Amino acid sequence: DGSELADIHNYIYANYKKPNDDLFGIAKNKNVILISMESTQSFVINRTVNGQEITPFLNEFIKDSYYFENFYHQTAQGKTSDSEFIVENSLYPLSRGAVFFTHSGNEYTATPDILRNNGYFTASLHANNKSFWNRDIMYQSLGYDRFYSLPDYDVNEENSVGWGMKDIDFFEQSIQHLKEMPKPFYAKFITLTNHFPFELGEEDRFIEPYTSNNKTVNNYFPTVRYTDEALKIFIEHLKEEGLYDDSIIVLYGDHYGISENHNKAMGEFLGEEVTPFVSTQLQRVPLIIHIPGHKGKTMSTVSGQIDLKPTILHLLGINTKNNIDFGSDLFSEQNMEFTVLRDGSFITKDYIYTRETCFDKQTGEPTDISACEPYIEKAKNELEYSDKIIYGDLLRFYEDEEQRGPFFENEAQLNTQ
Ligand code: GP9
Ligand code: MN
Repeated sequence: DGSELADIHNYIYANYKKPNDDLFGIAKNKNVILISMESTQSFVINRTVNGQEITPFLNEFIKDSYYFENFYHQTAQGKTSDSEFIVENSLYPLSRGAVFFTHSGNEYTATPDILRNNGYFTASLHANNKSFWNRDIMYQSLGYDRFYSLPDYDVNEENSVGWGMKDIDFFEQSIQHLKEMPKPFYAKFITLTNHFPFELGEEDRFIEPYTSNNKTVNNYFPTVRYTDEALKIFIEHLKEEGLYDDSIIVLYGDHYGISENHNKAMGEFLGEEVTPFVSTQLQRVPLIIHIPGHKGKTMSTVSGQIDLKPTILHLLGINTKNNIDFGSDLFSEQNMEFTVLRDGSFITKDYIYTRETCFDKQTGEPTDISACEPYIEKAKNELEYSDKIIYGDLLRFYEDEEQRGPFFENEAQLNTQ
């Protein structure tokens, strides 16, 4: 039954963070352009390889945007699909398998669904087979009006590499789809070229590979650089089409590209040994939020993919007080800077807990476990609550308060505050 949901709901309510007054609704009725950057980790930002910038475009773009430098991916085996799941539901993925496959028939209250109810046209764009990661089925549960997939693109040998269509061609052809969409739209773009094993033809190389004895690490840099170029071209097109000033643009890395199998070469590149502490810090992926007319700034807030749903909805002026969201608005002044990874590791302002060790962020060295203790239970609880929702399909018992009236005691209370 739904009684389990009441406990979870109380927990969520107690942790609710109210929106930032200056930013709530600042992008009301604007289009939302969400870009999932394949395997893009934060360590490439503002860094060079062989003396050349790896992400020259992003390095410029973050100067006009809110850039979150301590934003972590929270994915597990479901990789890209997990990131989509987390970002749009503010729930954790499962520790095994991909929720896109195992629980695609559940009831969800995802961002596209909410925005559709607020007059938005919702679309996902990705030049791959529609059934990959079971997207075609899951997208119906998430509230997508349209999935532009392989048949919506002209894909040939020339414009393909590795996993499929090259990002530059993908964005160029996607502009046409964007132009035809009813406004306002919520459009999610999923890039592909920077996918393991990072294949790229000479003619598409804007920088040379790194030079270690690890081919994966070496080849990662030219493909990251290629996607950076694709993003630059896409933004130029958005400007030409007059879409740039009417849209908020949210870019995020979906998950790591370089796994722990490559710690040695990564250590060489970074100039420091990849300890469990460094490895956890390498789980940071870029989050860039561009709001037209805003200067933005670099934010050090500890944050994760789970925070994107309430953050985006608040910018659009949509209340999330009644949602079952495990994340919280990154612009909220009450944000508590606590991010849980799917393996139970967590990050706070001062500490990192991973592999049963508590690390001091300032030194990167292990410290007394008591410093992390207050959060260990909380991290475990969050993951368990989220799992319960998914395994029990509990959101089917949950209706919006506007339809049913206040039901939980503290809800009525909170609404009068
Ligand atoms: C496939 C793309 C890559 O459509 O999203 O998936 P990944 O292997 O990164 O999960
Ligand atoms: Mn991916």
